[in-house]
Amino acid sequence: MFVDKVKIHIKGGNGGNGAVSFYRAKYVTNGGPDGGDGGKGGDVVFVADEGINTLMDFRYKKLFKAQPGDDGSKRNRTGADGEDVVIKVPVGTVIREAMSGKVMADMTENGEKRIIVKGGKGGKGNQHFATPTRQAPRYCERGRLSKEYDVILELKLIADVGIIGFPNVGKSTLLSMVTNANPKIANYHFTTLSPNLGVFRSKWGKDFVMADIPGLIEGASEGVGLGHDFLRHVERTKVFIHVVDAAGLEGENPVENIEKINSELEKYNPELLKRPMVIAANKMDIPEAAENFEAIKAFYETKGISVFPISAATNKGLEELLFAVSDILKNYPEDIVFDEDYEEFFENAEMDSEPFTIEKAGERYYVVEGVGVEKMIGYTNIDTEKGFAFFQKYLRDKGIIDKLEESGIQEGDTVKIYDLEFEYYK
Ligand SMILES: Nc1nc2c(ncn2[C@@H]2O[C@H](COP(=O)(O)OP(=O)(O)OP(=O)(O)O)[C@@H](O)[C@H]2O)c(=O)[nH]1
Ligand SMILES: [Mg+2]
Repeated sequence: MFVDKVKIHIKGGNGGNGAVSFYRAKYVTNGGPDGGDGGKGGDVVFVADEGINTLMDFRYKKLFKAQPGDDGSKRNRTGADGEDVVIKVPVGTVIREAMSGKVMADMTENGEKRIIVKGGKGGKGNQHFATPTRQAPRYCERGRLSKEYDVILELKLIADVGIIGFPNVGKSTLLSMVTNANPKIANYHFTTLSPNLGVFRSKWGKDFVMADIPGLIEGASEGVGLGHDFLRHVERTKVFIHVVDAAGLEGENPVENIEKINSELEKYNPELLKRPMVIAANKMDIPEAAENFEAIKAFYETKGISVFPISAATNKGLEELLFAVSDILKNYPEDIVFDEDYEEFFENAEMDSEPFTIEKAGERYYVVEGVGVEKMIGYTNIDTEKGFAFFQKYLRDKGIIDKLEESGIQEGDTVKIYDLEFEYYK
């Protein structure tokens, strides 16, 4: 498989914290709680966009963070939701979680939109916690923390076979004769401006997809004639049919033409010349082509590259050409279908296996750190007795208390877990 591959880091927005506040106005002594809720953090959203052909841009920008939600405030004001971060990727991009290699999404359709990381929920303000017995709650919920991941983006191939060559040599004609595609064909250069895809129904093996790539010219590797855009498409095919105008209608030497394009391929990406290639000497219906064909054949067959005489317009020699291509493709690995293990990333706030560290940072002072505990602090309202008890149970269940004791903690020593500090008692 030839793939474009990059690693990026994505993070959803944390939820905003709820607020603790009490209604105040002249002549009102004990106003009720009016702390508003935190806003929801922004999501990380991927969109498949057919206007993008490579993962190039991600070589420079690798960090994508959605905005956090704002905190709630007094007078029941809800914090604003954080903005989503929208990441545009080419159609055919597979998104994998880097650690496990699991597929989070396979972006197969143009316009497809997927939320890959949900923003954290906003915390509730103290207005929600008033009860008949507790009319002035001094606590609120914190916003939930959002998740973050290293992800690998991989771009799959657009086609099995790339039809390449100078402009006007008959690439689109060839595609139209052997597949269901109906590309525009005309007697001028750059008729084709974006790849046409067609499916070849093979008698000799699996069907395959062919891409008719816009004509390449000298200097393409430096961007001449939209060269970079076109070469990107070339990069995403496995096998090349290099079409040349054997009749030399453009008044040029066919071997030189082929060599010019090969050198552009090599300059753009040296790996391209290692891919299998067959040469289709086209327009053999024109008498002048016969002599050129012999020259092309003599030059390339010694290099182990097969040359096929064809006339795309009159459907001659196409069967032999495609038989050879089918044969090459047989030796390629099967195309991979990516099953998504998506749910897992969404709902299982998997904390059981989260590691933690304990450091004796001073006389009678212990610091605990870890993704799990940090998240747990985010989820729990530790300012309440119940919340704190719940958190302690969590510390015990996770074996953190045991580890603290192993480290020699004594009653009355201080434990610091992120923003939280408390004295340790059994
Ligand atoms: N005589 C003859 N003419 C052909 C043959 N194949 C294609 N042509 C003609 O060559 C011209 C160019 O054909 P296209 O298929 O549009 O060429 P292309 O390589 O796709 O050109 P661009 O898209 O501009 O790069 C058209 O006028 C075709 O009719 C052939 O086998 N014999
Ligand atoms: Mg064309």
